[in-house]
Amino acid sequence: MPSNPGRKEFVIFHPPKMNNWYYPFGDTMYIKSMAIGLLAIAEYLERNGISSEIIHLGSEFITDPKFDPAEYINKTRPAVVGISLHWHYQSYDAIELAKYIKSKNPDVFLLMGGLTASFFAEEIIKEFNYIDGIIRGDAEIPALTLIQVLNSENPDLSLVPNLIWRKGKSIISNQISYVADEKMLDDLEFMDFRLLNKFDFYINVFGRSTSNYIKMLPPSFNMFRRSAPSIVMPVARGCSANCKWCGGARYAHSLSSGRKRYVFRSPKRIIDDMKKASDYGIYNFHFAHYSHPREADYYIELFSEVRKAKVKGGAYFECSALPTKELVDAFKETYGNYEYSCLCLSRMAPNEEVRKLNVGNYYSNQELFDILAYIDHKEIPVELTFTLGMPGEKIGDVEKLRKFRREILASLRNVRSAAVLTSQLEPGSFWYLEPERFNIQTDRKTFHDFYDFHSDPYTSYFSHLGYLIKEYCQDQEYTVRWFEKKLLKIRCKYFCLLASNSHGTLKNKIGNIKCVLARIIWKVMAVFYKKNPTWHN
Ligand code: B12
Ligand code: SF4
Repeated sequence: MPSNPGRKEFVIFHPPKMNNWYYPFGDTMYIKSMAIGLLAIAEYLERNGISSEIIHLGSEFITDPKFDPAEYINKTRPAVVGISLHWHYQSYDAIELAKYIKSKNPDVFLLMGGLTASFFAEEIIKEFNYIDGIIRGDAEIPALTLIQVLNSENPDLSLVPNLIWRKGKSIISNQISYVADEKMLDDLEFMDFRLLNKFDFYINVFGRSTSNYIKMLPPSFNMFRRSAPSIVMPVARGCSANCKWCGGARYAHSLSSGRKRYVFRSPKRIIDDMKKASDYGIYNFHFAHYSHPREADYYIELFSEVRKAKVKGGAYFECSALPTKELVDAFKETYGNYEYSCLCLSRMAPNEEVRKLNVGNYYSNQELFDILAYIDHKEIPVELTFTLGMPGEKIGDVEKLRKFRREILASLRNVRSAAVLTSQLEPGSFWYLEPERFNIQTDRKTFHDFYDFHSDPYTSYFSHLGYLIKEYCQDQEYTVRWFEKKLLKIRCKYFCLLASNSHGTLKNKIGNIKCVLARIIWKVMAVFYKKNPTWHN
C-alpha cells in the first residue's frame, strides 16, 4: 500500500506500459519515467489547498503485487482521479485503468491528461464513456479549477480551461485558454517528491535503470548501467524545432496544447531544482531540451550558475541539434570531473538528403565530424544513437550506415555506447500527419489503432515501427509487419544492441550469441516465474 494513505482530493496515477516484450530482455515494463510535470501539478494543487498525491503503478506493483488501484480509490474517495496518458505506449494500460477504476467507483470524476490524451482528446472521450474529462495541454490551472468547480454548489464544467468533457450525450470542448508562460513555469515546483508515493523506489531504482525494467529480475539487478540516481530537469516546455518524427515538435505542440512558443525556465529556478533534487540523493542531471544551436547561450549561462552555486553532480546532456564549441567548453568546465557526465548525440544517419528531409535543424556530415572531433579532443564521453529506417532511406543506405558508424567509432576515444535504433510512429508528428510526403504507409491512424497495438504484450519500442517506407526494398510489395521484421533482422545482423559500441562482425556475432543465451535463460525462468497480476493482464 502507498506509504501515505491519508485522504487526498486528487490522486494521479502514472501507468507504465506493463507488458512489453523484447527478446534479449524478456518480459519488461516500459515508460517508467512519469511526465516531467506531474509533480508540479500536484504541488500547485497542494499549495492552493487541494491535497494531492501521485501513484506510480510500476513502483506499486513491484513493491506490493497485491496493490489494487480501484480498491485504493474506493478507500480514499478522492474527488478526482487523474490518469496520465502522455506516451502513446501507455494507451492500452491507461484506458484499461480508467475502465477498471470506474467500474468499481462509478461516482468518481475520471480525468485524463498528457500529450497523447491531448492529441486524441475528442476521439478518446467519444469512445470510452467511463472517462469524464480530458485536459488538453498544460494542466496546472485547469486541474485546480476543475476541483474547485466540482466542489462548488452548482458545478459548471464550462468554466474549466482546456477541458473536454461530456454533458449528457454531447461532448463539450472548452477553449484552450491556458498555456503556461515563463512566469508560470518559474513559479512551479517540480521537485517535491513527497507528493509521490514510494518516491525512494522511483528515484533509486527507476532513476538508475535502463529504459526497460526486466520484470523477471529483482530491482537490484535492474540498476545496472547508469549508476547515479538521475532525473530529467524541467528546463523548458514545447520545442523550437520541427523534427519530422516527433510528436513533441513545435507544430505538434500547437495542435495538442495550443502552445506556439518554446518557453525556457530561468537558470535560477533550475539551480533551485538541482539543489532540491540533491536533497533526495539525485546527483545526475539529465538535460533533454536542446533543439537549436541558438539555445546554447541559455545552457552556457545555466552552467555558469551551476559552477557559482557549486551544485554537485554530473550531467547527461542530450543534443537534438549539434552543440556549439562554446557549449562543449562550458559543459567540460562544469561537468568534466564527474564520472557520469556525458554528451549524447542522437538520431544520426549517414545520408545528408535523408537528414534534410527529417531533421528539424539540418547539419552536414562535415559539421558533425568536426564537432565530434572537438568533443573528443576535450575528452568528454559521448553516447551516440543512430537511426535505421528514416523516410527517404533505401536498403542500400544500410551499408552506408555501417561505414559511417565505423568511421565515427574509429575516430573517437570516449564512446560509451553507439546503439542503432529504429523509431516508432508518434501521434502528431509530420510522419503521422503527412505520410504521403514522406513516402511512408502507416498502420496507426486513430487512437484506437495505438490502443490495439499496445494491447499486445509482445510488442516493444525496439521491435516495432508502425510504418513502412515504400520502395525501401525494390521490386517488392510488403506490409508494415514485414517491414518491421526486415529492419529488425538488419539490426540483429549488423547492429546488435548487446554489442552496442562495437562495429566488428565478430563482436556483433558475440552479441547475437548473448541474445540466444538470454532467450534460453528467459525460457527456463518463465517456468518458475509467476507474472504479477495487473489491472488488465
Ligand atoms: C524531455 C523528454 C523526455 C525525457 C523525460 C520525459 C519526462 N519524464 O517527461 C526522457 C529523455 C526521459 C524521455 C524519454 C522518452 N520519451 Co520523451 N520527450 C521529451 C521531450 C523532449 C520534452 C518533454 C517535456 O518537456 N514535457 C513537458 C510537457 C509537455 O509535459 P509535462 O509537463 O510532463 O506534462 C504536461 C501535460 O502533458 C500534462 N499531463 C501529463 N500527464 C497528465 C495527467 C493528468 C491527469 C493531467 C490532468 C495532465 C497531465 O500536464 C503537464 C503540464 O501541466 C518531448 C518532446 C517535446 N518537445 O515535448 C519528448 C517526447 C514526450 N518523448 C517521447 C518519447 C517517444 C519518449 C520515449 C518513449 C523514447 C523511447 N523510445 O524510449 C521515452 C519514454 C521514457 C519513459 N517515460 O520512461 C515522445 C512522445 C510521443 C508520444 N505521444 O508518445 C515525445 C513527444 C518526442 C517524440 N519522439 O515524439 N523524453
Ligand atoms: S526531436 Fe526535434 S522536434 Fe522533437 S523535441 Fe527534439 S528537437 Fe524538438
